[in-house]
Amino acid sequence: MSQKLLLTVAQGQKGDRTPVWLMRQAGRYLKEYRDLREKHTFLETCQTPELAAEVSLQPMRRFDIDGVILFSDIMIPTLGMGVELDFAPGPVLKTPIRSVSDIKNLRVCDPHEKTSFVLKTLQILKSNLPDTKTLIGFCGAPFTTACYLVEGKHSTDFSQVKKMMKDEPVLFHLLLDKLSQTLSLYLKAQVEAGAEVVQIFDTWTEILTPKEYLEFAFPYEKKLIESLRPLAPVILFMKKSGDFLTQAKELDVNVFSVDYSVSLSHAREVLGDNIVLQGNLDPKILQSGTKEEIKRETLKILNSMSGQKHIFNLAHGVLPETPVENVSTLIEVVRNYGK
Ligand code: 1CP
Repeated sequence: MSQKLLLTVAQGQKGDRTPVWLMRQAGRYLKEYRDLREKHTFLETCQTPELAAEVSLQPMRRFDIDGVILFSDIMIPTLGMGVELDFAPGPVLKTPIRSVSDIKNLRVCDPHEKTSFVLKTLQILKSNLPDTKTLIGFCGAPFTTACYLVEGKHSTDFSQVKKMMKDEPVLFHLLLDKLSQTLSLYLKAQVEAGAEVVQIFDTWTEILTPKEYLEFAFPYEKKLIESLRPLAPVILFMKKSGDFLTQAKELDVNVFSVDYSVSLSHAREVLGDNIVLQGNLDPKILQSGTKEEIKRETLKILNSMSGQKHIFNLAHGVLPETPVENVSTLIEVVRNYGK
């Protein structure tokens, strides 16, 4: 049996226990992250390979997790497209992308040119990881990345994106297509640099109706997944995925990351036995639950997926207020399950 449990299970093979890693496992809930961020901005941390690698490794030093995810952000590849960007704490663009000329000015770029620091970070990580740990690369899906480009920052109502989908769908497709090309090159370069599994985040499918999902998110997820599948196992995460499961079945993704809109057993029923499911403990339980509650809810998930292809994760990222001891409890329960 391969020593890289997460990679083995992501490839659809059997492992001798359930692998575990957590979305946003690096970040503000860790004191060592907050300490580092007092000296360096978020962007500086992402753009300095030694710092980004250090932050990626911080959770592994505390917890016996099976995967280490590149520390970066979904908006980083847009820097190479010519976007001017800062973080406060979420992404903020100098100028939102809304017109034909804004979109025409975006370059489909070679990831080795403007985002070589990401590839260097992965190389450092690859050479420092124990051979039992799997290195995870990632990007945002075209739709979710486009949401930030069009809104220019975090939005509560996504009014600009909704307006563009309704009034200027051709323009929005032009943007999505350019992002697809860039993100495909970007993820392929991550695999070349050492990423063994890649995750695509399509967080803002949350705002879409099933019809809009079919038109603006699904085709671009599909393109990206197809371009990566020959190279590495692909994990897809979306929010409100329960509404899109029947359609998502046609994506042919290796691993489907289930959010809180749907139970793992329902996802299994719709998606079939071959796909690997990832998830889906509610991050709020991890943040605010007692030790007993965390154990109980974790065991519930493990029992419901027992004997099936499953990677343990949260339903979304670790929340910044999460006590570190709660994460330790979760990881211990998963690692000791069935022993
Ligand atoms: O120190 C800080 O305050 C910066 C906060 C922060 C962090 C820790 C941002 C800004 N990004 C990140 C890291 C990050 N972002 C990772 C690191 C790897 C990990 O440990 O998991 C990943 C995978 C992301 C991906 C990301 N960024 C997503 C998709 C996943 C998700 O959470 O849904 C999204 C939507 C973003 C946008 C973003 N970047 C940062 C923030 C605070 C946000 C969210 C803003 C919003 O709510 O709109």
